[in-house]
Amino acid sequence: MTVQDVLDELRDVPGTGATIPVVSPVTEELITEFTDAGPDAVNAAVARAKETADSRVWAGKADYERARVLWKVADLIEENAPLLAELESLNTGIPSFQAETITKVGAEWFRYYAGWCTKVSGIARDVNTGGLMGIESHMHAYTMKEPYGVVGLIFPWNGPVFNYCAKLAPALAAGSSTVVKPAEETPLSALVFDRILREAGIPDGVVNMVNGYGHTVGAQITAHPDVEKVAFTGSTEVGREIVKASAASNLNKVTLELGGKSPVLIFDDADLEKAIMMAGISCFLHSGQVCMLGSRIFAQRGVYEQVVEGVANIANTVKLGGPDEEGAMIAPIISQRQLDRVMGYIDQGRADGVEYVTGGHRVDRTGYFVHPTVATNLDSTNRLYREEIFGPVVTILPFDDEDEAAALANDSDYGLAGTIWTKDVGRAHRMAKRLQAGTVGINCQLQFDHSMPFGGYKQSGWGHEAGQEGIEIYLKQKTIWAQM
Ligand code: TXE
Repeated sequence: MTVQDVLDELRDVPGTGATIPVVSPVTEELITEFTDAGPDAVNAAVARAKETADSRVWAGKADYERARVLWKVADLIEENAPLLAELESLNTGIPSFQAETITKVGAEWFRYYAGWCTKVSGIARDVNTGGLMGIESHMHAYTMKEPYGVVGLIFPWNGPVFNYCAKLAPALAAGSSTVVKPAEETPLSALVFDRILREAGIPDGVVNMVNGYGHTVGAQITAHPDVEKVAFTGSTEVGREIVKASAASNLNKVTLELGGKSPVLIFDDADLEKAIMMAGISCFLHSGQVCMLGSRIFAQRGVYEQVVEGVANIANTVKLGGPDEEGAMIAPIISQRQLDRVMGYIDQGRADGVEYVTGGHRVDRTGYFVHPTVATNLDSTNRLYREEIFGPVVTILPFDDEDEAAALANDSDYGLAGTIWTKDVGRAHRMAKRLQAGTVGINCQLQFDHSMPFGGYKQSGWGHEAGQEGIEIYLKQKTIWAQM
């Protein structure tokens, strides 16, 4: 299979909705276009998934057999890594080496969750109880876990290969059947996965892909009465829509991985060189289109000037560019729509008196590139400070002590991640405890692994992905009582 095969195949997938363009964020040219699947295709996909869930063609397989299939998926992802990485780079503009890394990380998610297939279990207890009837009896009680039947998986565009693996691997390990909707901006790699899954031995109908817009295909999946569970990554705004759809339909269980506005605290006693390097690079990574990156830096008064200068220096030297451009580290913004959104924030900030130490403008070249931007001189009511921009824009504010650092860091509707840079061990752990965030890094940033739970406090999400929790979200729990 070549890139051209994928483009042709996508163009030929039938649908009844609008024609959706796929545009390169590097060249701004049309890569291909496809058709929104439309309501009948969504109903058919859910029906196919339900049939396989009811017949237990996947869930009923021996757990070690499911594990073997998932392991095979991982092997095939690695075998197809060059193609997947090429598609990822073509579709999102990320540098090839990053695309390859992400693809390998994706394969490891399948291996990790292959291991969980044989480890899902419940608890057992002997219980002497009167129960609600008040008749004292000796009972044996145990729990068992069963997969949700049809699960809807809805992905964002900021890492199509990774998002695909991170959701599909645990859902399949649990034994669920799925309806999968890639983001309309990034539908390419999903077609390769379709083939990989078939070749690895996932039975037909267990993974059903439907392409289209969020307000059409996505909304229909979340409101479908036969969808028992929805796992979503995307904006907080759409997260709310998904909860509303669940409430209005069948109360399907919802897991949400939403936005962030994560704080990075740099104390006077930090390893400054390292802190500035990590904080600076990570806030501009992928043009700021990573949910957990640190978009609000707070520097203790004594190092504030150095931090501003250091991060601005990184903003001015880090190389932006497409996958084919030598030394490029930072991909463009995904689309014209997102670019307009990011520039809207920047222009609004300028009108509000925000000072841009560097950046604050689009790069004068083809592609949706915004110059990495360092904003100072703003207060916590400013939209630039409060809202997730999902662009290469970082705010830097000073603080005096731990109390002020915690207050500033926690003054946010989001709570996805946070970072503390200090050499004082006691302070590091004190601050880690005080940060209202689902993930905290001590002298490290953007740490993430399939084996450790990842989830957001506050409006950054519901539930956890990765680790044991990552499979539990696809499992129902039943308690069984046996009269002895
Ligand atoms: O996301 P959407 P958008 C944030 C980030 C970004 C903003 C907008 O702040 O600037 O969201 O990006 C599908 N029912 N994040 O508009 O709309 C949609 O088709 C069901 C953070 O692209 O949330 C796509 O597949 N599904 C984030 C997916 O939801 C719907 C990653 C995400 O799209 C739907 C991406 C609906 N009503 C954006 N409407 C992160 N947490 O990493 C849309 N979709």
